[in-house]
Amino acid sequence: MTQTQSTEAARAPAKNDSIHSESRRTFMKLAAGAGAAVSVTSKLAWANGEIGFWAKDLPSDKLTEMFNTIVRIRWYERTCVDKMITDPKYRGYNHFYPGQEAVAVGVCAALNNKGPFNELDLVYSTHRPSGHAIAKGADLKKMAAEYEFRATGLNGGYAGEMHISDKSCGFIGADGMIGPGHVIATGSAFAFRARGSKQVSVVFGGDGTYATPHFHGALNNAALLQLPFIYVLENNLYHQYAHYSYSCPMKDIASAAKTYGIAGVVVDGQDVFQVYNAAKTAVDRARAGEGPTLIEAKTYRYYNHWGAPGAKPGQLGAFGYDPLAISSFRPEREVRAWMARDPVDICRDTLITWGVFDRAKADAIEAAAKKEAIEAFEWADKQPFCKPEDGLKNVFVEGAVPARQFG
Ligand SMILES: Cc1ncc(C[n+]2csc(CCOP(=O)(O)OP(=O)(O)O)c2C)c(N)n1
Repeated sequence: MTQTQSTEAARAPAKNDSIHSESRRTFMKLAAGAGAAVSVTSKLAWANGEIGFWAKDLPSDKLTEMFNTIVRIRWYERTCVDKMITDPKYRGYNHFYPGQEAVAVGVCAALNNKGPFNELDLVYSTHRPSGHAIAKGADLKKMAAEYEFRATGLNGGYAGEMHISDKSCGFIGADGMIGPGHVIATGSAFAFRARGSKQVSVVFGGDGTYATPHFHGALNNAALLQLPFIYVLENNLYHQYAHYSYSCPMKDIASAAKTYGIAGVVVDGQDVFQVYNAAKTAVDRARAGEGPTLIEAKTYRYYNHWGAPGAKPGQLGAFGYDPLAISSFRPEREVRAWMARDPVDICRDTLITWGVFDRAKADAIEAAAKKEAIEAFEWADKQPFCKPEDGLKNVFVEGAVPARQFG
C-alpha cells in the first residue's frame, strides 16, 4: 500500500517511469522545477508494507536534538567554507553538505549510535561525509582537527575529510572512491546476519553511484540474502557537474528496488521528519529480518562540488552563490528554488508548528551551534600537525607485516 506524506500537495507518480520517451530537455526542466514545488511522493513502492508516521510521536527532546544536529552540521560546514575562503593557513579539501542535512539527520536519528561497538548500527559514507559523521555522533573538535590534518584529529590527521571515520559511534567512514563502500557495507550486514545480531548496516551514496557496478552488486546480494541493509541514495541531481539523467534512465532511482525485489521509497530529502519516517520503517524491517530497503532522498547541495584552499567564490571547482558559477552547470533559478525549501527552515518551522519550541529557543540553539563550530576550528588550529614519517602507521594490520611498521 502506498502512503503520501509530503508536506505539500502530493503529486501522483508518473505513469511511465522511463525518460527515454521524453526529451532530456523536458526531463531536466521537470527535475529543475522539483525544488520549487517539491511534492515528492513518499512511497514504499513495491510491496512490503507502508511507511509509519513515527516522527510526530517522538519525545520533544529527541525532536529538538534533530534540529540541533541539523544546525550543527550547517554551521560546521559554513565555518569550514569561511575558513577556506579567508584563512590562508587552512589546508582542508572539502566536499560541502549544506542543503542535504535533513537526509543525514533523518536517517541517523533512526539508528543506534551509542554503546558497545557490537551493538552499534554502522554507517558507510561518501566523499561528502561531514553530515553523516556529525549525525552519527562524531566529535566536532576532533573532526575539525582531522579536516586540518592535525595529530589530535579523529584519525591522527591522516584521513582528512575523505577518509574520516569514528568507530566509537559506528561511523565506519568516508570513502573517496565512488562505489566500493556499498559492497563492504553489505559485508557488514552479512556479518550481522551470521552473528544473529540486530544491527543494521547503512550506506549513503549519491545519484552518481547508480551507474557503478557496486550499487547493483550491493542491492543484488542484499536482496538474495535478505540482509539488514539500507541504501540511502542522496539524489542531489548532479554528480560533479553532470545531471543524473546522463547516467540513469529513470526519474526515480529508487525504481531500481523493483528490479531486485526489495522495498524502495522516494522521500522528500529536505524534510527531516519524512526522511526519519522512511528510515525508521526500513530499520524496523531490517531488524525484524525482513530484508533491505533502498531509500532515495530527493535533495540538493547548495555549494559547488568541492572546494580547496585558495578557492574563490564563484569559480568552477570552488563554491558559492555567485550566479555565474552556478549557471556554469546548473540554472540559478534551480538553486534558488531549492534554497527556498531549506532543510533548516523546514525543520525549525515544523517544530514551532508542533509546539516543540518557539522561535527564540530555535535561535538560541542555532547560535550555540555556530559558536561550537567556530570554537572547534579555533581549537583545531592550535593542534600539532601529523608527522609525515608516521604516515605508514595504522595502514597495515599488526601481525600481517613486519613489526617495524608499528615502531
Ligand atoms: C570510482 C571513482 N570514480 C570517479 C571518482 C571522481 N568523483 C568524485 S565525486 C564524483 C561524483 C559523485 O557524484 P554523486 O555520487 O552523485 O555524489 P555528489 O558529489 O553529488 O554528492 C566523481 C565522479 C571517484 N571519486 N571514484
